[in-house]
Amino acid sequence: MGDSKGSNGIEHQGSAKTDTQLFEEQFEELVSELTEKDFTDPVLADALHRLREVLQYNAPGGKRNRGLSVIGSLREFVPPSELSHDAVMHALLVGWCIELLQAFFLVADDIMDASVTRRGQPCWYKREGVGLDAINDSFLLEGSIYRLLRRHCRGQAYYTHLLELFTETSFQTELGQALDLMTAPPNKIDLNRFTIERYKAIVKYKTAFYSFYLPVASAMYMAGIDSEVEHNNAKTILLEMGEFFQIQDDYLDCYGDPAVTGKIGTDIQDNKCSWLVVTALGVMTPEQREQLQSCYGRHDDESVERVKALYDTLGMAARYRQHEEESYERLLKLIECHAQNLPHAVFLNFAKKIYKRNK
Ligand code: DMA
Ligand code: MG
Ligand code: MG
Ligand code: MG
Repeated sequence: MGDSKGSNGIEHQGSAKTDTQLFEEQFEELVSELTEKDFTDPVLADALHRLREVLQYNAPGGKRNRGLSVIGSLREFVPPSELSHDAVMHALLVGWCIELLQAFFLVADDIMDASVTRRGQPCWYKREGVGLDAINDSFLLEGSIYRLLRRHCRGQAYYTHLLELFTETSFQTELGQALDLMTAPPNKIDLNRFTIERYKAIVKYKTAFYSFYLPVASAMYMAGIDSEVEHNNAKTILLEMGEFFQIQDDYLDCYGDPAVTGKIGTDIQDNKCSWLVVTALGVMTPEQREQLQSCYGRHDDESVERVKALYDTLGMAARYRQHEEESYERLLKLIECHAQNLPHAVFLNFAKKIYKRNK
């Protein structure tokens, strides 16, 4: 979104860079800033070298939907003639801050979920010589966000709003991760834990706030929209989208192609409260429930294959596709009801990117 417009919102003759190009170019600058300009004490050279490696390995390489949707949304909130080049560059920077927040969560998430690959490469903690030092690296990624915001946005009217938004969203995500982990204790299989209510709470907190509300709310504050009513309207729509996005993530964990998603699924082995297991439990017989009890949350390939075979018997892939259709329809209705004063394109652009995704 916004790619067809010039970098400063004015139509140029062919030579203007797209937001995506500007976004990509900005990354190396931000890395240099964080690793060369902030601290000049020579005793820190090794640590700053480490920070550079951590940033370069973990921040780029994703789909960048979250990061790019800050500028994409800002372009919908502010008419091109009123959007300065400076404002665009700030929106790209805030976009990178969201990508850094995501990188921070993912480095830690992969340790906690015992994952193997991410974005088509080994998870950072799996790299030779990294291991649990990745915990501190995740803190470095988080800390980088606030250094960048301070350096670039301190003088802006929306600075405090952004700081509160980022810290609040981080806390919500951490609470969501806590629920996710507590609902999936290793070696304690209890299918009664997997209710739809618990599922909705987990995904709202662990995914929807940071992936959907955060980028749009950032753009709203940057556009000077700080009314609680409008933020709540946007939140209603975006949290619904976020819930569906995590349902897709759960579906892809089992049915996605790792060559496309860049990650190998671990939800069955990890005893996760996934949409697949919650939905399957609602339609299975007591005999099938007993079978599931004996093979869910186990690491041997045979148990995992038995869970997948049960999902196939229950037609989970088709149930997912049906859910996708229904969810899209529901979302369009929510946009009609709740986006009266907000440009519908903000939400429709986002929806277009995520529905029918395969990565
Ligand atoms: C991800 O949930 C949530 C956060 C906050 C990173 P997940 O473990 O299902 O994500 P993934 O499938 O990408 O590991
Ligand atoms: Mg994970
Ligand atoms: Mg996880
Ligand atoms: Mg997942």
